[in-house]
Amino acid sequence: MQDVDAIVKEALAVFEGIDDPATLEQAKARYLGKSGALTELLKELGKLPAAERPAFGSRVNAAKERLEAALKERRERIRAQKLEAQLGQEALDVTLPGRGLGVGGQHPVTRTMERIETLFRSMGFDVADGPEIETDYYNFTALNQPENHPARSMHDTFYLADGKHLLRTHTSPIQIRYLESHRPPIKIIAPGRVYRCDSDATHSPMFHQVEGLWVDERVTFADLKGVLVEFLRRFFEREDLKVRFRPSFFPFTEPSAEIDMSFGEGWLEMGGAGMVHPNVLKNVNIDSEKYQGFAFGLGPDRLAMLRYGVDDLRLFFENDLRFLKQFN
Ligand code: 2U9
Repeated sequence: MQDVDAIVKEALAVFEGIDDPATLEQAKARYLGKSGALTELLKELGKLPAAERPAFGSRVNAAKERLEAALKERRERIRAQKLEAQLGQEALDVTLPGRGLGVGGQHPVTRTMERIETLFRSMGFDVADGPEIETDYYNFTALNQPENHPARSMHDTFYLADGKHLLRTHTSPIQIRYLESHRPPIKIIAPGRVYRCDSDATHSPMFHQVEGLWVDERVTFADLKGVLVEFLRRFFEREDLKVRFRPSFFPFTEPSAEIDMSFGEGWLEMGGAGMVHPNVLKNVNIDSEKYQGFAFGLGPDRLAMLRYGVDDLRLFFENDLRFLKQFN
């Protein structure tokens, strides 16, 4: 029969060598379990002379307690070691340099739109906004473009599947809505995205417009020329910039003109303009005998191309960061 002390000595050495919880519990069973070494010893108790039994019994019980205490300590130690190892692996090196924030930047067309807004605000214009999905009333009818007008064709306009709505083809509906809810004097610009079925180096199915509108009792074509010449000179920071007004036609203005500006030896077309057609004023219940005004339309994408020297409009809308990063 193994001696109590020998069993305790062996068990303590075994426990000490174990460093995972499951193996430790298996070892516990070998000494303290139902048929563990100490338990087997107790079963021998009956074979001892009666006088020796109490002393032997208490020795075995003391050994049990000693092993329980050793197990508890070992369990704690394994847990602490595991935690330490984990913390070691997850440690942050606070001396590493930071990764820094990815700093975004404004799109060149957005910068251009904001520059345009700032310049017109400084000349007393408010900035108006409106929906990109429109009805044909606001996009066409109210603007003196009747049902069979060629600009309405499927070829030019994106119609929604409901047959009732379309993607606005110009920002003019913003101004119709504004005219419905305000009375003169009205002095606004209407910047925004517009949509047409058209795609090549100088046309994108989505592009931008800034239209302007000034309606009051005595607004004249001379005011139109003054505002646009001032705007273009300030936009391009060229006091000597020349602006030319060529006769043209739009359904919503009469008379109408194309606006060209000097560029090197020649001229570049920058937009269109004219005096608001009396029918348009009638459609929004403004007395066209008492009030008149001018309207104009400019292409901010075109303005951005010229300002930044970009020769293909599509580059603005492909969202290639190598291209876009150059502007910030
Ligand atoms: C209302 C009345 C009249 C807006 C106008 C133009 C002339 C024009 C485009 C040319 C190509 C802009 O650069 S472009 O995309 N626009 O030529 N737009 S007059 O006339 C209006 C607008 C609203 C109520």
